[in-house]
Amino acid sequence: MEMTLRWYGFSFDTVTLQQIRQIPGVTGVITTLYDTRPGEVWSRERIRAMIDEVEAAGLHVAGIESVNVHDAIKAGLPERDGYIANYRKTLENLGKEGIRLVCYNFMPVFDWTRTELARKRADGSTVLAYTQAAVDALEPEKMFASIAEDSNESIMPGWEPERMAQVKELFGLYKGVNEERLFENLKYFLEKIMPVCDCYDINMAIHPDDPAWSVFGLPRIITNKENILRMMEMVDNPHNGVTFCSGSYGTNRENNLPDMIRALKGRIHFAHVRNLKFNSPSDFEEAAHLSGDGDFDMYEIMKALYETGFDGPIRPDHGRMIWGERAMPGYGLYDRALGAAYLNGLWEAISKTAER
Ligand code: DNO
Repeated sequence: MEMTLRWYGFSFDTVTLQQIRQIPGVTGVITTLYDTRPGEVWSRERIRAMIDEVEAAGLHVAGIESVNVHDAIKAGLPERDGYIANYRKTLENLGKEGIRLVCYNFMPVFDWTRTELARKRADGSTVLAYTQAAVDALEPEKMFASIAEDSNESIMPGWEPERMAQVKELFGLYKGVNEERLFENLKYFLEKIMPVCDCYDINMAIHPDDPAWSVFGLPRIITNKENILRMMEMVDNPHNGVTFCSGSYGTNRENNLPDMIRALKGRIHFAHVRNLKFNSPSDFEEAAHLSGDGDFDMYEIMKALYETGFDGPIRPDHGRMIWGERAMPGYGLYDRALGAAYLNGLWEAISKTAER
């Protein structure tokens, strides 16, 4: 595996490449062209400039998170073919510049959903949290305002103001789209992009739905072992793979994370590893990466990745906000650096034990 950190680019991130370079064991970043919109073609020039900037800092681009999928594709609208053609062109440009990993999601309207971005924990740190009752009590249109308020002036990934201004219309697009239709639309999309992925050896790594259940009545399908295996089988190509995100699949207490990792052997192209602390099955907050701080056994998660031969990029995921840092919620430097060091430590112990 390769330890990486997510980086949003010079204009959007409070964390610098120079800081990332000083985290022991972190050799790459996962980045994006954060100011592009779903459906837009990424030019080779902009991709090259992004790679050059990262390489000048002594790091490399280990993958893209995300190339977002236009809602017309997810909803299966007649205009989807044009957007798929653009997506294929973006993949081709990325492939020509040597990028081999693309993370994306297939969640209708909203990307990840949290009800609080700065819940205070006993130690004074703040974390992202989710309470089902709060979602049930909220109009979807109000969701954006509540996210924007707590975002420390950052644009939160998946919550871009332009899209959120049209939440009502976006909901309208998904009328009549149930889980089956969403599966069909995903299949249609994957079948059209796989030839480009085969040509440039690009691994597509779908991100799970977070939380791993339907919110605001919208269908969600990348939620559990059964559905993700169905997705692997319906387009049975090694380039059709997964981002294994422990914090997203782990929202559903029925998901056995090490078991899912074993079932997905060979198809996990990217891993997000973080911990959650549950207050009830539908009320959780994000914890430090350390097993003892939350409800997941991080050793077992890392061991399952090791034992299945995982060799892709991994990144610590959302961190707590600690030590007075002011950054995009979940994406400060300090707690993610602690997370990277801890995950590297687990990996070293697991691999040395296995080798002896
Ligand atoms: C949240 C992230 C997600 C993820 C996308 C992938 O912090 O894990 O926004 O990047 O779902 O497309």
